Amino acid sequence: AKEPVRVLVTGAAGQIGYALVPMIARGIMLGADQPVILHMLDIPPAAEALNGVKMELVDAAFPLLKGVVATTDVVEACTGVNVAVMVGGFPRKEGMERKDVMSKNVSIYKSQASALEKHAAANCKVLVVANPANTNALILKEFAPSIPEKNITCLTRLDHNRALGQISERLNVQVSDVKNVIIWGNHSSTQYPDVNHATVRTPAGEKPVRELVADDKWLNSEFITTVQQRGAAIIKARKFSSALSAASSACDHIRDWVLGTPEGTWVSMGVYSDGSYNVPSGLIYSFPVTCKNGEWSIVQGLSIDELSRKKLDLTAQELSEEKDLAYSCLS
Ligand code: NAX
Repeated sequence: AKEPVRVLVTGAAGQIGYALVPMIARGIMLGADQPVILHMLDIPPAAEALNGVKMELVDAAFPLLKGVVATTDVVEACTGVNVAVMVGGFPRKEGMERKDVMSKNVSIYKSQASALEKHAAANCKVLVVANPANTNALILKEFAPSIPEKNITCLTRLDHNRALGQISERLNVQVSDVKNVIIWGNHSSTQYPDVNHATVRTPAGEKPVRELVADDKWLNSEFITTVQQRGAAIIKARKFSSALSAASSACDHIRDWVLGTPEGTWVSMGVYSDGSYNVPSGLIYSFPVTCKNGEWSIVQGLSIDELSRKKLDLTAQELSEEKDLAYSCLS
């Protein structure tokens, strides 16, 4: 039998946490044959709720779940973890300045970076979900210099999956037949959902999405804004922000990273830019990636047309500004 893998979920008493921990305990993240030990962290005001989640995990009698650590102590939470899913953060509240929210998250991610660096297992893989996700991941990277930068990522897979979903609805095809959309840039409304290389599996072979949709106007405007604004549309409908789709996408992100992407398929991940596609290095930016043997690599050589170039640069610009704002909170 396999050794259990320790998976940390921060903010585990929150909405996404509540959807995510049972998925992990059922093997959706790491595989149906992979035992897990869950480490759940939240802050003292949420300690009782966190304990309630632990009680439910016990009650669900998950065969793969070999242990649960529920704590408000960041060192205890981080000790020995192989995978860290960072969902906890400070939300933007009505009337708050961007800088104040950034400042709270910078201080959270700075201290959690140090705890992970000192106490996590070697080669721990980190996924930041909490917003501003790209910049929180960047701060985590800066303050955990001994964790390899390739191990620190942020979630844009939800945006990627939303794009697949929109194409599948529009063409009335199975979502599993659509692939190779790309989310470029920030997990924010400046992200660029790109279908220029996306395809659909049809009885007559793989066809480009552009050819099948045959409506560039829709693809270049409404499709893009629908994906960019989907989070707000969910809040409007549900009165709460996306939770089950965020949790499911976080599982997809880690599963593909650890177990590999299927041949011929790429996914979107926020990763540390190496300058590919002329995106400034030193940002956590969402790129198309393939994964093999537990490592991601950026898909190279895709053509970028003029409209795309502008959109790649615009979202990079926003990330540079967020980075500057984050750094100004440090001093
Ligand atoms: P909730 O407010 O329901 O849960 C957040 C939890 O984090 C709370 O239980 C809170 O007590 C805890 N927390 C706060 N500070 C903490 C700290 N220092 N250490 C540990 N835990 C802490 O929010 P939820 O809806 O679960 O969303 C969580 C985060 O995901 C938010 O930042 C949200 O903006 C972000 N999202 C990111 C998405 C993405 O695709 N990257 C999509 C979904 C989501 O909006």
